[in-house]
Formats: sequence, structure tokens, C-alpha cells
Amino acid sequence: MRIDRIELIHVKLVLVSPFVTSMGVELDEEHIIIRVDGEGVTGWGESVAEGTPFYSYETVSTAWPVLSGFLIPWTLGKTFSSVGDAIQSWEKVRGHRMAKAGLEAALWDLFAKAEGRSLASLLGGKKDRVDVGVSIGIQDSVPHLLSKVDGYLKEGYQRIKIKIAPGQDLDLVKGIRKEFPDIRLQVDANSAYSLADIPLFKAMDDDRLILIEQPLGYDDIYFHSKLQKELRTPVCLDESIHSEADTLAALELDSCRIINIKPGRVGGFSESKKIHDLCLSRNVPVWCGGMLESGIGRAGNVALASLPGFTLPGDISASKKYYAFDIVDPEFTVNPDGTMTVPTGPGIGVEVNMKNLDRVTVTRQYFTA
Ligand code: OSB
Ligand code: MG
Repeated sequence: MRIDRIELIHVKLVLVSPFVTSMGVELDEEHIIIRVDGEGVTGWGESVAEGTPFYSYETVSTAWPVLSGFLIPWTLGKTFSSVGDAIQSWEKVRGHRMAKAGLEAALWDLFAKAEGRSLASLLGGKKDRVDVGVSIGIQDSVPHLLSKVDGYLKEGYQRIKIKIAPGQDLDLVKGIRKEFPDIRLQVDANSAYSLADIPLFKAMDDDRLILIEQPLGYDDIYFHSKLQKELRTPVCLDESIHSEADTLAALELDSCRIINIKPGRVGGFSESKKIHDLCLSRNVPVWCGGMLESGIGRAGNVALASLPGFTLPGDISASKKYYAFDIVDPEFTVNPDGTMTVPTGPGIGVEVNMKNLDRVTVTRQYFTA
């Protein structure tokens, strides 16, 4: 496959409601949509670097020059036999995994379409539907939170994840457990706590949480192992895991017993597969996290989650949970049984809606061989 043209599209998607976490309030989501053309086929990917360096050091304005100055020149005009072949030269760039993942995703879509196969099947997916959950931002009161939870359960979501932050944690968990004793529930702290909070987490240890996501430092593996030893509830790492090597270190140290795989955070589907395979070989459950993606990124997450080791519901929700309109047709919906159907068409299996893409575009730049 010869790569003839690559386009970067800076998009800004307005959320239907503010998303509040321990990191702050998000009103909209800026990402980079990446289009790759080769031999008459078009592939699409999404880089989940955001407008702000709060979840990750990467932003749209760091990913863009890494793509335009390094990854794109190393890819354009070249002929590759596979995605693995194309990304080999990128190892020279340290970090910048969200930049890499966006371009890699577009190449996966391109190769899958060229072979007339779905992305899910090319990645090694086995399921035709994936179990999905919802991530609920911090609400201003427990009654508000309970009504949100109730609404999402009625839509079919199989598990609820709530964001927590110091002072907005135990009351929320206890409040939900009182009203919904049996639902599948987990919490995400986005690194807002320290080991001084061990008593707080112990106080949740009887609430049958599936997991506690990223309670401590965003780059920490060691201190999470101290916390995990004090708890029966599994710790799950998100921010701290950037690679298969990080995953191995975390599992060897017993820093967590579950891994959240986000393809953007770990540098793409290739690294995601390695983490998945390692966890599967050690019977460690994984699930697919989300970064409030448009339908382009969401399609990739759904395909990845169809791999057999993804045994817990993902943060993969319906398009309408996030945005008034999606930039793909058809938009993603949740089945009444709390699953999402894995597209079977070539590549990502959904069509980019060019009119809607234009509506959310801030700037674009294209590169030709
Ligand atoms: O920590 O998982 C997270 C969104 C943006 C950045 C980080 C996180 C999240 C979410 C939302 O929790 C997941 C989603 O529904 O896309
Ligand atoms: Mg998280």
C-alpha cells in the first residue's frame, strides 16, 4: 500500500452537558481527525489528544507538529506491506502516543478497507457485540446523580462508572448503593488521591465496586501497589499505563488487578493488542476506556473491545450521550441488552459524514507525497 496523501483536521465537538472530573470541567472536546489516502482507498483515525494538558501532557498543539514534522514525512510516499511495517520508523519518537495512535488508527482502517475486512476482524476480534457501560461526571448532588444513573440503566447500560474527587466520593458511592444495591458499579479518581487516603478507600471496600480506577499519581505504579495490598477491591490503572512494559511492571508489583486499555493513551491498536495478550495470558481482565471520542475513534474502540480479553464493559457509550450529532453514519447506539453492535463493514464500518465533519472543523492541513 502506497500512502499518497494525509490530512489533519482539528475538530471541536461541543458536549451535550459539561463533563466534570477531578481534573476540571470539560464543555467541549478538541481532537485531531486524520485522513489517509492510498491507492484510491481512504482510512480515518482520531487522535485523542485534547485541547488541555490535564489528562495527558499531549494536546492538539503538541500532537500536530509531531505528526506534521515527523510521523507524516516518514509515512508519506512510502509503500508498506502492513500497519506493523508502517509504524516501525515511529519508534524513534519517544512518547507522543496519542499522536502516533491517531495516524496508526487511520492506517488500520486503510489496510482493513483495502483487504475488504472489518477492522474488528483484522485486529483479531471475536465478538459481534460488546458489553458497554457509561462514565458519569461528578454531579452537584446525590439526587442528581441518582437520576442520571437511573436514566442510563433504563437505556440498557450494563455498568455505571462515576467520577470521584476528594469530598465528592464516599457519599456518592453509598448513595448509589442504597438506591441500586446490585448494579455493576466502579469509580474513577483520575489521580486525585494519595496514600493518606487509604482509610477512605477501605471505607468503600464493602461496596462491591468492580474496581477503583487510577486513585493515585498519574504516572505512579509503585504506590498503587501499596494501596492494592490494603484493599480487596481491585485497583485498575488508566493514566499510568502507556505500554506493554508498564503493564508488566504493574502486574508484577500487584499495583492493579485490572487494566483500562485506551488505544490513544498507549500509542495505538498494536500496543493495545500486546497489552491485551499479556493480560489474557495472566487472566487479568481488561476493558476499553474512552476519551469522549467522535464516532471515528469510537468505531476503533468498539472493534478493539471485540477481542476476547475485554471481559468487562467498556466506557463506550452511544453517540448521543456525548454529542448532539456525530460525524459518522450511522451514529453509535446501545442495544436494549446493554451491548453495542460491532460494525461488520470494511474498516471502521461507518461512513464519515462530511457535512457534519465540516461543522466541527477548526482548521485542516493536508500533505501530499
Ligand atoms: O479517565 O477515563 C477517563 C474522559 C476523558 C478523559 C479521561 C477519562 C474520560 C472518561 C470518559 O471517563 C470515557 C468516555 O465515555 O469516553
Ligand atoms: Mg480513567
